[in-house]
Amino acid sequence: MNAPQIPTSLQHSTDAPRQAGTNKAARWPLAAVEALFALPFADLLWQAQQVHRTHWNPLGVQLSTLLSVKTGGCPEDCGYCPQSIRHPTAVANQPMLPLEEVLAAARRAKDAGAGRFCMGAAFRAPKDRDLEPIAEMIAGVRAMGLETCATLGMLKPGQARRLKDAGLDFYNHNLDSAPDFYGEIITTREYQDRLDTLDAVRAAGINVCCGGIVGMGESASQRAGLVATLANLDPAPESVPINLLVQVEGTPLHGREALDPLEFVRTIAVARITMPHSRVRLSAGRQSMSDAVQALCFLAGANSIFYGEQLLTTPNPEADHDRALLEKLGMHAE
Ligand code: SAM
Ligand code: DTB
Ligand code: SF4
Repeated sequence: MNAPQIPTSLQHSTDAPRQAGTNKAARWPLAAVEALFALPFADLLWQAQQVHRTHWNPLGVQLSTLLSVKTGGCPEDCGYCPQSIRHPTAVANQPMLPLEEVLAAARRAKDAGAGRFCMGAAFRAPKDRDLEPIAEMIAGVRAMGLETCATLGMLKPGQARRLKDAGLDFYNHNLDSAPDFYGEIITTREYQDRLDTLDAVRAAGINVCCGGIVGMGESASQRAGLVATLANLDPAPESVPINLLVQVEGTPLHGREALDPLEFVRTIAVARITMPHSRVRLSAGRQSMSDAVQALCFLAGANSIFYGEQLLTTPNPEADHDRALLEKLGMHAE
């Protein structure tokens, strides 16, 4: 028997209402995304599975390994982030790592089975002179046969082109939250600044990796607002990391009420349905999830993870554990 579908009036359509102030169709009106979140769990997962199996091999998972190449001391005030200079956390500042150290880490990631290597730096926005050592890292990592990704903060169009020339495949820059919750989390840069960086990345011909964080105290409607905003980017991001807040002592968001894991699974499912062609990454927060919750995330359409013992400054499951989990589930790296 087929699952009940969301009402036709709420389904996405090519002639949906126009977004205020733009000439672009709102392909996923907020109400349609909220209606997906409100489906009975089994019906939501059934729809997500159908979309997932139409567009992807449901057994394949893409593996990205992260490395923080410049850590801490960031002037921004992102309420979740242990690397902000404004929050008294245990993170020690670390200037830019030497090239050889980065390439050695990339080599280990490749040998462990990663397909992509993502270099993160705690910048508000890199200066042009910061880009040169990073361009060398990108070229070196790519020469090993790994896909390259970087997350360095806000970029100007010329900087994005410089990174593209160096061989950058993906740039990660998250919207982080719905527009109407954003001001409660970050005050030192605007939502529009993030959209401008995404435009610069897209214009340079780099694949866009853009997602957000849930579990920051947002409402259910604001979770839907985050997914709707991502899905209405035109085109949708190639890669969509869905992070569960990692609560770090010293950050303003430490102590927030934990999100119900089933609500996290729902977020993955709705991202899968609304962005059928995107990789949906089960990102930060896996360390606090059971194998069973992660398995539900894969069923809901997640097809990528961060792989390796460390995210940027916080722990991630052991690679051995992840390999065993994938094997238990009959899944494989792709
Ligand atoms: N500084 C750059 C920037 O903010 O764009 C790049 C690095 S920043 C750490 C990359 C992303 O990591 C953030 O946009 C946020 O989505 C995610 N992140 C940071 N701290 C997190 C936390 N405690 N829990 C979950 N995600 C987090
Ligand atoms: C993303 O969306 N999540 C990653 C990656 N992009 C750069 C970062 C998660 C960071 C979690 C906190 C930390 O380890 O510092
Ligand atoms: Fe800085 Fe990025 Fe952390 Fe914000 S998320 S404080 S910009 S490192």
